[in-house]
Amino acid sequence: MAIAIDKSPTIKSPRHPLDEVCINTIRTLAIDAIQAANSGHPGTPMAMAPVGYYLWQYVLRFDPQDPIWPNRDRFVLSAGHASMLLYALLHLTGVRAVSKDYERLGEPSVPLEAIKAFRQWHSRCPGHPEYRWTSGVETTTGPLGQGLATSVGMALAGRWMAAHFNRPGFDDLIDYNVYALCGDGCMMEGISSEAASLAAHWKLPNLCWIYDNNHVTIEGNTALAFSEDVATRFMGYGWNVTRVGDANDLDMLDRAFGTFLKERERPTLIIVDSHIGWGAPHKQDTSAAHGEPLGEEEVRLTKRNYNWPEDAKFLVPDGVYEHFRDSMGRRGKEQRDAWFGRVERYRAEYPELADQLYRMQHRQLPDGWDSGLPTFPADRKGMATRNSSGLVLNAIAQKVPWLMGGSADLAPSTKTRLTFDDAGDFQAGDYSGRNLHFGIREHAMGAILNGIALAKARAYGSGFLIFSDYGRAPIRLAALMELPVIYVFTHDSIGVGEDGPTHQPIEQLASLRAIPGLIVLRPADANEVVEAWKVVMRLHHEPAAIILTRQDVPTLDRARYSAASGLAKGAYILAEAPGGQPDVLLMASGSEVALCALAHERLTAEGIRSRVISMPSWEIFDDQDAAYCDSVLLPDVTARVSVEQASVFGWAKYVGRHGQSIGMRSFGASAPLKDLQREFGFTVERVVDAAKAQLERART
Ligand SMILES: Cc1ncc(C[n+]2csc(CCOP(=O)(O)OP(=O)(O)O)c2C)c(N)n1
Ligand SMILES: [Mg+2]
Repeated sequence: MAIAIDKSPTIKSPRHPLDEVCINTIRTLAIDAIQAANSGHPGTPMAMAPVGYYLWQYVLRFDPQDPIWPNRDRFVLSAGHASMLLYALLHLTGVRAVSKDYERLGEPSVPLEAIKAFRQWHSRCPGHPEYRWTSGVETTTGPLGQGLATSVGMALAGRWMAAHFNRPGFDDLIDYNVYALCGDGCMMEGISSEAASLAAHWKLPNLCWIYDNNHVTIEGNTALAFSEDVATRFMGYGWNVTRVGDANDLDMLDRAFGTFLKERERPTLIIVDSHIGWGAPHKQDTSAAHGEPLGEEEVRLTKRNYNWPEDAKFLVPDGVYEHFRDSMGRRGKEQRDAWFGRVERYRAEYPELADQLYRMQHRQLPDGWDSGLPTFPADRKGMATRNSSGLVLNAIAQKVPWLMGGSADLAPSTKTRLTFDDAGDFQAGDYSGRNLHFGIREHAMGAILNGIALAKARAYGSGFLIFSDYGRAPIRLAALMELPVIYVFTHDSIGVGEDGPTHQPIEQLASLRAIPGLIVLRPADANEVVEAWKVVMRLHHEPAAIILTRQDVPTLDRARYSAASGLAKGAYILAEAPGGQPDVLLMASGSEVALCALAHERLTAEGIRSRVISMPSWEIFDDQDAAYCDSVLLPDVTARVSVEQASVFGWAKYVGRHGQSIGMRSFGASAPLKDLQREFGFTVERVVDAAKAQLERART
């Protein structure tokens, strides 16, 4: 169906006669999909359709045929509830699907049927945009503020890649821009402040946030809870701030994006004044337009205001697909093809760098990446696992140039600093550094790591385990997105000692283990740390948390106990009763494994047959076949003791209904470690007594 351009246009200063029809197509697709689903958020897609349209159609460097082209511009919908805006754009621009293994598939990412099935089982248009599920979605959004902070990571990775890969004659090999669209909610969330502060500190000029300043959130007008001057706030951070007084004015949008593209030193914030539910006669400018369908009658009246056929549903008028194809599609393809041509010439001149770029983009590792790993001799005093981890990380990072990361101001404690020559610090003015300084901003750090990982660099972040809570939301999203982000969490128990209960993690281990898809590894000694890093580096689709001690732990004598390579199976028999056939199982992770080994020696001396199981990763162990699991956790042996200086939550799964878990049932306390271990019962005597009690119980 063709749509006549009415005398009362809804869009100001169009560049092309079809601009208005295209914008109203986006609006009405959103309205119709949400009405059909009887669920969703129509107001913001209706209001921001001109902004999304203008950006995609005239600014964004994005080839719908190849939505994973490495130098594409990124668009992040931080206001994830406005997902229909993105789905409409993905549909109308004809973005193609890509497989999990980065193969381009011919079919559309978002066919019209998917929009018709918005929010329904298995539709490519879920309630909020999901990375990996819908091609062209650059990151999963919905938890407000996450998209903004993630976009900082994408921009950071772009600057790092430019510094690393660009060469004379190829100074624009990597020069992508990152756009993120947010609303009042994102602006209110603390994470946006953390991320904005960092983006300005790093002077990321390739970052553009678009703020939908509609003064409405769920409870009503933002005057209820938000009165700061956002422009002044961002100027204070050091951003380039510009305004668009009318979301429907394409000239104003053009000028604002032009301001961004000219900026060389600062991130840009475009504040767009818009009217939520624009064009809906009874719902515009009200919170009623935010999160519920307009209702059949209001839909009709709104369409009338748009000069749209009132009864048409999911209408894409004649010429709309073609207009997107001829503008954004053609431009994107030319840019993408030219880029791959440049990469071919680059490969001829810089074969090693080109190989790195390829491997990085395919999440492969360089040949020989694990050739320089240390092995640690047995040592009764041993070393803190955070220290051995620092050595291992540095050995790996020297071989994997795109492994980068840092800490929320705790690198001297978490031992995550890369100390070798040329590792450098990522800072404004020198983007080649691989040590990232997040300042004391755990929440933004997590989301920035996600952004870096989405650009396919390997990212790690570190901090005290206790503060993982501050960064938990992005960890969860990394797992949901299947991103191989690495977290190094140290000071992992009451072993922290004198800092006391505020700094002693209790429930954090259990709560990380509860996140689906996250691999949690708590290695027992230096050699298990080596094996843990080997496992982690090989992950493609899972984030991993390596949980490490502040205090020294013995380096176990592997001539006497089994090899640390058993860690790869998640849990393994470390020490066995003489001749096999144990009567009692002792299981532990991390610093408590050595304690169990001592208890085992004592029990053996008393003629009691015990087995020690080192259990660094529940997730990996649970993934082994039943035969292996049963060979480690002998089903017939019900006398079982677990030991972990953390909440006992979850251990029942392994010790069984009648087993005993030695762990924490309260918060810790401020005292020297030895006193804490005595008071809370992490002693050889206690483990031995528990083992004996278990044997007694099992016999009767
Ligand atoms: C972290 C987080 N808290 C709460 C919500 C629930 N929520 C979804 S949208 C919204 C209001 C957002 O207002 P705004 O960003 O102004 O969006 P608009 O209504 O203008 O589209 C809230 C509270 C959420 N998605 N994420
Ligand atoms: Mg709002």
